[in-house]
Amino acid sequence: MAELWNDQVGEFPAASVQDFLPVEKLRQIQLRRLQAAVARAYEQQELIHNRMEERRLNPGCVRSVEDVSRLPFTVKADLRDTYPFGMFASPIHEVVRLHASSGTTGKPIVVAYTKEDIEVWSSVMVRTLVACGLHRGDIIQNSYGYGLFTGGLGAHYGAEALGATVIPTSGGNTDRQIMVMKDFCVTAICCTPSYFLHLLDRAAELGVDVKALPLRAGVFGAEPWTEAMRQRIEAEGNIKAYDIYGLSEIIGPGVASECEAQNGLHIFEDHFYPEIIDPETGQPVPDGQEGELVLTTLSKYAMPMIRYRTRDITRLIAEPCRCGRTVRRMARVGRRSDDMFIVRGVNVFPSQVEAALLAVEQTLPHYQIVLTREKDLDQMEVQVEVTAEVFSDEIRALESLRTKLAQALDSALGVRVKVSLVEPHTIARSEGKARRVIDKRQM
Ligand code: DLL
Repeated sequence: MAELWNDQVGEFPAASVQDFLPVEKLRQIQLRRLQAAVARAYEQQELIHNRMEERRLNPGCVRSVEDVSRLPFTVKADLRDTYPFGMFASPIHEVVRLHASSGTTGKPIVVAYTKEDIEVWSSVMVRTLVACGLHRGDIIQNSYGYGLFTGGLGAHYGAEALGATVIPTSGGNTDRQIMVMKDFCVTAICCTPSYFLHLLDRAAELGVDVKALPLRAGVFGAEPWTEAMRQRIEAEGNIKAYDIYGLSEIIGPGVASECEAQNGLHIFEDHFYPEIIDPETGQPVPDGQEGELVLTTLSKYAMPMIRYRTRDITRLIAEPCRCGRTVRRMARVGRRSDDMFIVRGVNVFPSQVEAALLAVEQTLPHYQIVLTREKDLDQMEVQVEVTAEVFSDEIRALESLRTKLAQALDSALGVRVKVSLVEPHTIARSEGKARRVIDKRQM
């Protein structure tokens, strides 16, 4: 452990010691916390209570960690159906923070934190940043979005708890990001991997040589990326690029992180218990086999999640890692089992696009979403068929409809969308499921 701590800047943070516990001790902690979490969910979350009762289960049924697989699943629709606060296990006066993430329809899903939850979140983010080789003395540019998205504040609190210097640049304003990176001697950056590629391109245009800057690490997540993309980022930025994973429903960023081995993401299993299931049958699959990741929060107080189906496809790696961490790893997430896609770090469901389009008159329910990458930034185009009458109208009317649709999509999704109006019957009809999303992004 000591060799990980490679600087003159102080002690190895206490939080990270949890990554190196003897497995037996880890399982004891997990069981104790799981029992408490299930009891709390059973007592405080009506939905969980009813589901457990239907199956004649009570908290006493959890006698070993493996018993988690007897419990019912929780899914995103449960959060939608109980919107906004129906899954909270704490009264609102104990909730100190709310965040939100896209749901499958117009409304987001809302997640809550008590003061203690924020402390746990900060500690798992400290473990994340330490696993990415950061420490006190680092100057961290945090370009994850601050706001309802969990990325900005999650990384911010972790960086402060680590004792590093955090610069809350949030997302956007790329030229200023580059100025900050250069002038403030930034040593690490937190953002989506695609945004970092965009920063690299823009820096080159501005004549800034990122390779020559003190920047040495990137803490990248919130969207799928590939090994090839990592290699490009590392070569063009002269940095180490680490993959971090998380989701709002569970806590935000801080669920799992790569370490210096860059070979799988360590799950902070003492707080988030992982299982992999077959997405079709719901049955658990053994370590090493690919399937859907299911997570149970072991310490979350304001909003415990029992067997939450993430829809993210991965596998668990139980073999020991050369870094010495004993918490298991998961393989990088490359795809999902549902139709959600991610544009510039923002989660989008085709159903949200559809609802926004149909709320505006004169469009037909035929549309297609085309995703491309220009200058390393995701672009989203929505092609939508309009009625024949509209198409024969004058240009001005078409243009005003296009603007109206773009605004509707913009406010429904929180991401800028290019709208193209097309004539009736232009979009290919499919015999089975409509192919709504054409993803041309090459990663
Ligand atoms: O994206 C939390 C986060 C912020 C993670 C910053 C990492 C860094 P949500 O907006 O709720 O939360 O989106 C969660 O994003 O279920 C995955 O599908 C996807 N995702 C997150 N991290 C990764 C990753 C944040 N490293 C959803 N690789 C998840 C692939 C990822 N997909």
